[in-house]
Formats: sequence, structure tokens, C-alpha cells
Amino acid sequence: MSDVEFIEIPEGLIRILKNSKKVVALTGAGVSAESGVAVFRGAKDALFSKYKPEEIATPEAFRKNPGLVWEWYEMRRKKLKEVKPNPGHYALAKMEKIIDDFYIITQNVDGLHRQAGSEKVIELHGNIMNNKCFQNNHHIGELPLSDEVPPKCPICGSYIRPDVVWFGEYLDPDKIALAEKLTEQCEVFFSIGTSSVVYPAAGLIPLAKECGATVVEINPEQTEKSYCPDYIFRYPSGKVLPYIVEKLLNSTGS
Ligand code: BJW
Repeated sequence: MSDVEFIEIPEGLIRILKNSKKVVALTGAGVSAESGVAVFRGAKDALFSKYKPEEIATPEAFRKNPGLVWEWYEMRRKKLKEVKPNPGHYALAKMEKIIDDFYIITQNVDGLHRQAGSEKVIELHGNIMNNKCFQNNHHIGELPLSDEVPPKCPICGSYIRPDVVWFGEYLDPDKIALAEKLTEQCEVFFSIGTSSVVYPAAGLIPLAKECGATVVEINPEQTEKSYCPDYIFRYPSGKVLPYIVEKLLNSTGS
């Protein structure tokens, strides 16, 4: 797929986008794949190829082996400091400037949408660079200097953990309520680079469809929700999204 030269964007989709005020993009790990960030499932270098998700991204796993889970996140944080947003992230940031009310609802914790300049971003699963304590959710700014792995909360003494949402944990109710409201009201809903298996995020795709949005899927592979879209692009998002933005900017018709 990487040798793709040109992707035709249907006129019909551009017309709908030009006439839309409310547009939402739900993104997943695939949108960051072209930046060199590993996806979670499937690929050879997938983040869950060594550990199953339920073995590592859960409160139970942290209780059982806090050092292992902490080190896994430290390894990912280190890698993230070396990567940059890709053309897909930048194209989405441009869409925010072109479309009246454009929101990104991301499952990603890597912060690359904001780095690319997007401002209206809902980070459903948190941000890997932030920390809180395990017992009481005390927000931890600067990590305390300590030889302990993980370090401990200066307020209550419980272990510090990344401020991300693990399996079995509730998402921030304000964030998911806003995500659902935006999804119900939007005219176009993009699903980009997500396998669409993790809830409640995956449920937004059929919700958008039920509420009448034009649904667009951008993913080189079929997904669990590929029965929903009106338009499907089986290409990497870093290739498709810049073409959509270019055509949106250059199209003259209404
Ligand atoms: C490209 C590309 C390129 C490659 N361009 N594309 C309803 C039904 C069944 C179960 C549940 C349900 N409701 C809740 C649950 C339980 C559970 C769940 O969903 N389980 C399912 C797995 C069955 N959900 C939860 O526990 C959630 N909490 C919750 O609902 O609380 C209430 C509750 C509690 C208990 C019981 C019931 C309800 C919390 C979910 C938290 C998910 N956390 C993680 C880790 C975050 C921290 C971290 O980063 O470590 O979030 S798991 C992981 O998966 C991460 C991701 O955000 C998430 C989604 O993955 P994503 O983004 O889709 O990545 P991949 O790798 O799966 O897919 C990548 C895609 O990209 C592929 O399709 C590629 O083809 C594509 N791609 N290159 C475009 N260049």
C-alpha cells in the first residue's frame, strides 16, 4: 500500500463535506502507525503481541506486577519522544480549520493530534504522558525522585500509574457524554485507523449511522464495523486524508 500514487476521492463525499457544519473523526492506533507508533492488535510489532491486553492494560495486572506494567509504559513513553505526527494528523488539523465544527474523538494516548495542531480533541483513553496514583487518582505533575519502580504518590503513598483507561475501568463520564452528543449530532463521521473492537468507542460508529450521519471508514483492513460506512478507503490514513483535504480546498462546486 505504501507505493500508492493517487487516491480518487469521490465528488459526492466532497459535496457532503462542503455542506456539513458538524463533522467528527474517531481515530485509533492506525492513524499513528505511519509515525512509527505500534498498533495494538494484529501487526507483527503490535503492542499486544508479547502480552495479551488483559495481561497488561488492566488494574488487575498492575496490582499483580506493578513494576512490569510501569516499565511497559516507560518503554512506550521513551519511543513516543522520538516520533512526530504524520500527514494524516496534519490533514485532520487542517480539517478543523476548514469545517465549522470539527472534533477529533481519539482512543490514542500518544498526544500526536495536539502536536499536529488539532485543538478540539477528546482523548477518550487518557494521555500516556500524564500520571495519577493508583488508590486515589491524585494527579501527579512532576514524578518524585525515587529509586522505586513504580514511584509512589507523595500524598498517599500508593503506586503511581499512567493516567490512561485500562480494560474494566470507566471512561471519564464527561468525555464519553460529549463524544456521544457530537456523534449523534454530526453530519459526517470518520472512523480512522481503529479495529473498532473496544467499547464504548466502537459503539460510536453504529451510533453515528443510526443518527443519520454519512460514515466514512479509512483503514487498510476490514474492521468489525465495516458494515456501517457509506464510503470506505482501504488505504493508510496518512495517504488518504491529505487527498481529502486537498480536494476540499480546491473544489469550487457546492
Ligand atoms: C491503519 C494503518 C494506517 C494500521 N492507516 N489504519 C461492550 C461489549 C463488549 C465488551 C465491552 C462492552 N463495553 C465495555 C466492554 C469491556 C471492554 C471492551 O471493549 N472489551 C472488548 C475488547 C470486548 N471495555 C472496557 O473495559 C472500557 N471500559 C468500560 O467500558 O467501562 C465500563 C465497563 C467496565 C467493565 C465492564 C463493562 C463496562 C475501557 C477500554 C479501555 C481500552 N484501553 C486501551 C489501553 C489504553 C492505554 C494504553 O495505551 O495502554 O486502549 S486497550 C487499546 O485498544 C487502547 C486502544 O485505544 C484501544 C483500541 O485499539 P485501536 O485504536 O482500535 O487499535 P488496534 O490496534 O486494535 O487497531 C488498529 C487499526 O489500525 C487496525 O484496524 C489496522 O488495520 C489499522 N491500521 N495501519 C489506517 N496506516
